[in-house]
Amino acid sequence: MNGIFTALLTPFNTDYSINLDSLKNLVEFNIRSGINGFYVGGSTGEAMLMTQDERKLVLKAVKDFAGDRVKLIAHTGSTATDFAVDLALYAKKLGYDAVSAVAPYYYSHTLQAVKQYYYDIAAASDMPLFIYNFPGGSGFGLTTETAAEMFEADDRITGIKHTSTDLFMLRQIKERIPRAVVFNGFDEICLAGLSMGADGAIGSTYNFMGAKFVSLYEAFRSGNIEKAQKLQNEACSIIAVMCRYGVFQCEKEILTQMGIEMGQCRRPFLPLSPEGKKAVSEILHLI
Ligand code: MN9
Repeated sequence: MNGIFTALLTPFNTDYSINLDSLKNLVEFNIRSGINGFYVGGSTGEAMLMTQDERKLVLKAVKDFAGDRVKLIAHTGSTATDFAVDLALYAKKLGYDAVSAVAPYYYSHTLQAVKQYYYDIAAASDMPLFIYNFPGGSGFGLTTETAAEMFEADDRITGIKHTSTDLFMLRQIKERIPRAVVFNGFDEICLAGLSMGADGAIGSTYNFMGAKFVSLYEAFRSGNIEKAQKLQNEACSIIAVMCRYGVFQCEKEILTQMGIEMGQCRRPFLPLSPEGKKAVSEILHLI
């Protein structure tokens, strides 16, 4: 697995229920943009604000819409191992290519407990498993040492979604664990991550900038660094505005303005401010 994977947003209706029509449109739009896969039900998908049944509904809908046209990774991470295992088994039944999980993000568990959570998901599902390393969101920071130990302990642990600005660590992981498939997690440093050895990138802004990042990825792979830098810089100007007003809220607004009705993010996310809406309309032409 490699290339550009969209961390899929979840569109909501005005009553905050899941908008399946828009989800279908979003999946189609992204596949047309050339992306290589979807990361379904992660932070970007607001999975942490959904019930278990809703998470399953999204996993199923995306598989139904996308079929076998692109690779599919199901994010199954949860506060409870049993919930994560339940989602992983469901994703397996649906025919997902791999599962992934953020560390259990409440109770500040011991390292031993966090490792066991991953081993339990891998063993129960018998699926390729991507560790979702997002210290900023989960409070748990993977180290190269721990990663090496986990890859050694279980063959099913296949890769890491590295949502961290520590690209030295990304490099060390690639050197220490040659079989690890590493995805860069912050879109604003996608090219930097690729240049340090990432096999691909999973990100939220690919929902609407998939084509740009696919070009960036291809330019990088073919050695056209100047072109790749130009595309990364263009994306960074857009992401900088989004960071000021709320990344997911801006993404939903951008796609809505592009014609895919995305609705609002669920509470406690606040709605996009009027200034944010205005800023988004002003950057639309840059996409
Ligand atoms: O999936 C996303 N990570 C988070 C990856 O949102 C935590 C990124 O795509 C960021 O949204 C993006 C903006 O910071 O890089």
